[in-house]
Amino acid sequence: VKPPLVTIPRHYNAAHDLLMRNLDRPNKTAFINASNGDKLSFSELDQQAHIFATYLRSHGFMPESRVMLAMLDTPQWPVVFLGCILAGVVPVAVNTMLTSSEFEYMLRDSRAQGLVVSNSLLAAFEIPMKNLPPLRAVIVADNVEADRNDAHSSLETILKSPSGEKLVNDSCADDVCFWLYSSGSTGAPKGTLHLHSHMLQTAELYGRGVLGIGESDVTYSAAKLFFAYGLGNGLSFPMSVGATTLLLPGRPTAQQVFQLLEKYQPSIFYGVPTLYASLLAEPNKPLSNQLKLRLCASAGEPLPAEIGKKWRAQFDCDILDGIGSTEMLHIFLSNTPGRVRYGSTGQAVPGYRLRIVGDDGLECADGEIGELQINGPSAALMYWNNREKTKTTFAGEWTRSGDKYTRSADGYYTYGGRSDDMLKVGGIYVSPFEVEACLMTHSAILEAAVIGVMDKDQLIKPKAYVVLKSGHSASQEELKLHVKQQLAPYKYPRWIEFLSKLPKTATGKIQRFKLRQSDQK
Ligand code: 3SK
Repeated sequence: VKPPLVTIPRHYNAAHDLLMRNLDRPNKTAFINASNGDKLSFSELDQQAHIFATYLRSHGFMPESRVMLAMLDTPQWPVVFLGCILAGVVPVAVNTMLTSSEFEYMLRDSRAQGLVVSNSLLAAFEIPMKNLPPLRAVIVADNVEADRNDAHSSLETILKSPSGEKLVNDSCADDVCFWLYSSGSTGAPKGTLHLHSHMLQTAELYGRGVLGIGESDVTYSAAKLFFAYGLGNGLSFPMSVGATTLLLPGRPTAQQVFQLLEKYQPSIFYGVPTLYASLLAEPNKPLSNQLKLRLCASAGEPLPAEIGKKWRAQFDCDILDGIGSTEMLHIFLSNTPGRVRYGSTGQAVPGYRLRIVGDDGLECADGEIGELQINGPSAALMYWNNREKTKTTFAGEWTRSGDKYTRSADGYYTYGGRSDDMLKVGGIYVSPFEVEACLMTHSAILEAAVIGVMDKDQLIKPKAYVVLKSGHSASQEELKLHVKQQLAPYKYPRWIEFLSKLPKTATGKIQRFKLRQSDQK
């Protein structure tokens, strides 16, 4: 099968393209701030992004300089992101939930000359901003009308400047367009450099190719715009076709998500498995006919089959489980509408080639477990300032995912854990995820995480940490029996510890290394 070919001209500015695609729908709503109902039309977006681009240039920000963007999800986020790109300035979008020392690390590492920060996040930057010579402008967003002091400018004030000539930097498709930071389970976060062509590639291959996103869609992504997952879901996919996007600055409760789905009637909802689980556990769920969901997508961690099936039964709408990465920008392996197989991450997204490689460096046969590697047109250029990790992750045409997978004869891929999370029990690989998924089929369990722990003979055996649903109880013996009855006997967790919550990254991934550390104490 010939993969779809997305042709992008050599001279190509990604922001200009996304804005130009909506020239013929100037009054249509591009973004809605779901916290207050404020709307931004495509023409207002175009105008404000160009004003911001002009501001940057007139304040000495040259193409290829960096500006850090630490903003909550409001319609100003796309204004600033696209404005930077129009000017050829490289936005470095960062996680808004980080600590001061993490922000400081990223400001130093990226050598950002400017910072656009939401007013409510400013306190976390007060200390990091001292003694950072490259940083020479701080712009504060979110209803700060007047300049706060000499050092800070107000985004609102800047955006009220008269619009002049529309500046568009003559960028190339292969120029660096924006950075995201990739947080591995170990080591410092890595600045991941993406090119101008990448947003359109992912929008065409996954957004249109898999989701079939179109102008009439209204989308809501619980994953924020600073995540690669959220950036596609909430910005490049909808803008590439003129769809409308809901943005929510804060972190909603399950009840608030349902209120938003009922009030704004999005047709595509993007979440992560933990969120789907808590939505399903919510007692006051809307009826499926009260929502207009056409499709749901899930990424970030594998979607347990039980959650997908329950969601489908409850809302008459499939969840398309898929996997992407900050390095590949978006999803390269996914279930597709009409061909959903719960418990599997689906098939290669057309336009991406996948292979599974064993420890011996050879490609695995169907059914054999190995590392998933990806070849596709949205692979990041490199990690900033980190030659070693760049070399190991971006191996020529192939990008290493660090995820273990098996492939069935009909091309469906099944997750088998992170490369460093796999357990070898009695000489046989055990996927902690398989044991977790089995535990989660027990009616009392909300979440589970499995790690390898040494037994008295110093042999690795599975240990489970579980969070019970509120109002439920279960004994250790009952849960062990539950696993033994469903999986090969060596896979059952020899120990079960009950926790009130699991340690997780900002993207919702379980931090098994933290469980391992606490187990050794
Ligand atoms: O975690 C994922 O599966 C993912 C999906 C899309 C984009 C980025 C990421 C990390």
